Amino acid sequence: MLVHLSLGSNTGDREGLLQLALRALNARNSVRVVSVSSIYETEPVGYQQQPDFLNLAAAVETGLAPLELLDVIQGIESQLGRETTVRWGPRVIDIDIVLWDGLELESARLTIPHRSFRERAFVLEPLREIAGDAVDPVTGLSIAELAARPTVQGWVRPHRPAPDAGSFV
Ligand code: A4P
Ligand code: MG
Repeated sequence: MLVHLSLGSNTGDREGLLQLALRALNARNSVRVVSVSSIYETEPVGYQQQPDFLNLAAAVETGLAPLELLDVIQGIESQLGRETTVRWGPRVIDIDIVLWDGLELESARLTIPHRSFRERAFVLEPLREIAGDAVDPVTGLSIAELAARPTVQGWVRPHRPAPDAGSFV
């Protein structure tokens, strides 16, 4: 199944942490990173008294079930030393599942598509780069269409081009 993820970091070696997270994902037998967007510097959305983020989007191919991939993601987050202090606050690494093919899922631990991605430029802009035609099953709109809506929040600016294929392997 093709799954789209959003990764963000706003403390420490932000770029190194994004790279480590991609590598840790790809190191799983059941997960293969198939494409990665550029890295963007982005304005904090939600709690604003915190450093700017670096965000990117990744597409992964996986045979895992959604909750199994969430377990993998949360394992990587704690492995990389995430400390949750304030909700929406500074984080070492945050990995969200944005789209899971055309799936809609609502459970205590997991909502797919991600609850708030439609309003967030830091998710939509990187994702548009690698999956502009992917469709949100809830609204029927493509990522490119969602990204063009005036209700999208927060500035984003390019920080670094997409990594070479293989650099996260
Ligand atoms: N969860 C439910 N659905 C999902 C999903 N689709 N993907 C649950 C991942 N997790 C999902 O998330 C809390 C719980 O959400 C998880 O335990 C999981 O079971 P979390 O990542 O542990 O906590 P959080 O991130 O502090 O809270 P929340 O509400 O998920 O925040 P967001 O939406 O992740 O936002 N601004 C910029 N510029 N860039 C950012 O990356 N990130 C956030 C975090 C806020 N502002 C930001 C950024
Ligand atoms: Mg999160």
